[in-house]
This record gives sequence, structure tokens and C-alpha cells, in this order.
Amino acid sequence: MVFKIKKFYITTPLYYLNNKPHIGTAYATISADVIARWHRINNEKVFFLTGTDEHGEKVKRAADEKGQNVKEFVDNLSLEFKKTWDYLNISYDDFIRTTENRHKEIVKKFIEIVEKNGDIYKGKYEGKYCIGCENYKTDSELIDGKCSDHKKSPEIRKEDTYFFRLSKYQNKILDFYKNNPDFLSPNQANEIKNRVKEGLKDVSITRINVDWGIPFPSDKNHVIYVWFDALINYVSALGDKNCSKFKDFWPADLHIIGKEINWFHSVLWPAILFSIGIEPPKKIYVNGWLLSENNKISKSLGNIINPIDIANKYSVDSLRYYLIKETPFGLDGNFSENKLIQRINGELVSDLGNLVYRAFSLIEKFDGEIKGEPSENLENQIKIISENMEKLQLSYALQNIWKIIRNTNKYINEKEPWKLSGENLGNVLYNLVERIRIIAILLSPFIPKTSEEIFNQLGLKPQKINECKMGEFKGKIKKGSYLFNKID
Ligand code: ME8
Repeated sequence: MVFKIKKFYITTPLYYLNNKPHIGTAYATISADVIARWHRINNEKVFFLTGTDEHGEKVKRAADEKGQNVKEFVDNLSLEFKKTWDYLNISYDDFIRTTENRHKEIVKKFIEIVEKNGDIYKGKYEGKYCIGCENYKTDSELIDGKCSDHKKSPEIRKEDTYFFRLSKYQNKILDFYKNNPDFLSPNQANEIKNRVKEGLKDVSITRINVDWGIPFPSDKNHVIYVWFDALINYVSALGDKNCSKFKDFWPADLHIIGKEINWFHSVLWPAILFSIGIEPPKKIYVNGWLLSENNKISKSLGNIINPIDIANKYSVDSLRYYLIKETPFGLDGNFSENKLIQRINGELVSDLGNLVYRAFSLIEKFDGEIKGEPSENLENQIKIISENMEKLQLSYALQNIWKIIRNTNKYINEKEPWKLSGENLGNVLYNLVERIRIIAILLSPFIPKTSEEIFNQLGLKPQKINECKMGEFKGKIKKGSYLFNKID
């Protein structure tokens, strides 16, 4: 029998290079990383893409404000993103920059196809433009005349532009939603459907007074609008339609994005793809916003918390754990250093760290055979955790892993292995070691370094989900120091 390996293509947004990465963008990226790693330990062929969105007025202006050459500015900042993701142990397979030739060539090619299909026409645009959003705003979207996300008044613009016939795709998009009920992010599906039903306006997709962008092929006075350019990265990273990577991985299985860019991904992106003749992605999922005192943490607002500072202070895995556990994926949450410390001291030190240290101390003292019958089969719990992950309930998955950890601590207290000897002790230790091995597998997408350290102490190489069965333990324990240290 031939088994076809399942593929999984997941993306983060391409972050604007108007400022350094912050804890909010780190949260979105870590969430995507956890999902990518989960699919990898399920033996799927995973492609995990992230990168940087480097054109447009917002980026150009940020460089101007710093008095820097825009190309140097984006080169430096892009590196900063890459370094941050490396530091946070983000397992991306590719990092795409929209200023790279491989991207620009595909954008040009695609816009020519869209134009040939009669979906681009010249006109005039008059409206209010928010540079923070890189988008025109209707009056109903403004509060006291200001953009609610960026707290700034938009600029009045009146200019020649080329339009994309988005309106033409209204019914096709609605049919697509109907036939693909999993496509829209569930927390925002009705809002998007209603907006599309209300009618779609054609979109201005070129800018005449901006020079920092990809030239519009059929009129060199214009550059391509940054959103039309950026969305195409999800395809250009795979190469052209004939490339093997495209054939292997398109359509994308999951685009992780924030709510403020949902319209672009859920409405404009499928329409562009319809026009080019490429199948839309399978699913969009909106990650919640990380807030600081109830404001979105954002590069534009400047209320930035640097994830590297936090990770330096508490460890990368502590930060990853806190971010994923604290807020159900999809909802907004506040970032609080106090809560982070509470979770480190409670869940990471007292539950997980303590379990591994206690169990391995007992095992090191024992010189008999570690062998026995499983006290309890974990198959049901593993099934529930897998279902959580399929539904992107990342924090619930951690909750359910913690049930196993706490039960295992309880098992030690109940069995009192320090009072046992011989075969009875061997049996209890067997159960402990097997449970800890399974816990380390389940934790590996969330806190990969810690999981590796547990495998190291077990004397084993990291394992995958299909190895989550209780079996005869074959490693040799080398107890290490505590996995986490208590914070005062
Ligand atoms: O919108 N909490 O880039 P961007 C959680 N270039 N997630 C946050 C966040 C916060 N406080 N702040 C940002 C852009 N994010 C475009 C995208 S895609 C083809 C182009 C995350 O730098 C969230 O996912 O403003 C949000 O949508 C994304 O970063 C926006 O990053």
C-alpha cells in the first residue's frame, strides 16, 4: 500500500518594516510556529513561511523619519526580524522579503495576467488614506475623524490610479465561502460575509506619488499598491505555477493574520487569485491582539515591548508558554509580566520542572529493571489534545497536557515510590518515565528547548506523535538540573 504524506503549508503575515518586531508580532509568529511544529511531529510535510513587507508609504516614511536610505533601512530591519525569530526558536522554512527579485518578478507577471483578463482599468481616486493601515477609509470606519487603530486623521487624496475590478467577483466570493465553510476565520466570518453582501467596490491598486514600490508594468509612472504586492508573497515564495514547490504546497492550508488585515486576506486575496486563475488558500485564521493597558501593542502606536528583552529575562520557552497558554487563540489578551511570573512559578516550576526532577532523582537511585504495565492508557487524552490542535485551540491543548502532568505528580504522591522496592518500584518508575516521555513529545511544539532537554535527560532522541504509546522504556536516564527556576 502506498501512503501519501500529508502536506501542510502555513504562513504568518509579512510584517511591515516600519519598526522592530514586538511582543504582538512575536505572539502571532510563535502561534504559527507551534502549529507548524505540531504538524511536523504528526509526520506531515510542512512548509512554514514568514517574512517582511517592505514597500509602501508607511515603510518609506519610517525610513525618511530616521533620515535613512530606505533600502539600507529595510535591509537592517529585515535582519532584525530574522534574528528575533531565530532567537525565539521559530522554525520557519523560508523567510521572504517583498524587495527580493523572486517576489517582484512574480508580482509583475501576475498583474499582467490580471490586466489581460480585463480586471484593471484607469480612473481617479478621491478619498481618505490612512498610512498606518495603508488603506482608504470610509467615514463610517473613522472615530472623531481618526483611524481607530492608529489614532490619526487620514490624509485626503485625489489621484490618478488603476483599479482592480473587485466588484466583479462579489458573487464568486460568496459562492466560494458557501462551498468552503472552513475558509473564513470563525471569529469574524459573519462580519466578512455581511460586508461582501453589502457590495464590493473596485480597489485602487497603483500609486502615482510614491516611488518606493514595484513599478506597474504598463504605466511606469505608477507603482503597485503595497497590498496587491504583499499578498502575492504567499505564492511567490513557492515560485511560479510550474515550480515543484508550488505543486507540492499550494493551496496554503492556513494563513495566520490579525483582524485588522482580515478583509485583505478573506476578500481581496481570493479575488486576486480568481483573476489570476489560482485556487484560493484553504483557511484564514485571525489571531487575537495582544494589548497593553487595552491598546493594541503596535509599531505605529509605539507602545512596544521587545520580546527579546522578555525572553532574555525569563527564557524563550517561558515566554512561548505564557503567550500561548494565557489567551485562547483568536481572542484578545493583555500582556502582563506579573502573570508571566505566576505561570513560570506555578505551571513551569512547580508542575513540570518538579515532576521531571523528582521522577529522575528516584530513577537514578534505582538499580533494578524499569519495566511494568501502564497504570493508565493516555490514548484518550492524546486524542483530545490532537483535536484541540486541529481546531487551533492551542491554549486548551496546553491545559490538557497539564492535566497529564498534574496527574503524574499525583501518581507519585499516591504510590509513594520511596517506600517501594524491587519489581513494585520498577513498575512505578516505568510508568513515570513513559508518561514523561509522552509529555515531552506533546510539549515539543510549544516549548521545544525544554522538550529537547527532557529527551536529553531520558537519553533519547526527540520523538513524534506516533511514538506516544506506552512501551518498554529503552533510554538511560541522566538527570539534569531543574528545567525552570523560580522567579522571586
Ligand atoms: O499588516 N497582537 O503588517 P504588520 C497580536 N504588512 N498580533 C499582532 C499585534 C498585536 N499587538 N500586532 C501585530 C501588516 N500583530 C502587513 C501584512 S500580509 C501579506 C501583509 C500581528 O507589521 C497580527 O497578525 O502591521 C497582525 O495582523 C500582523 O502582525 C500585522 O503586522
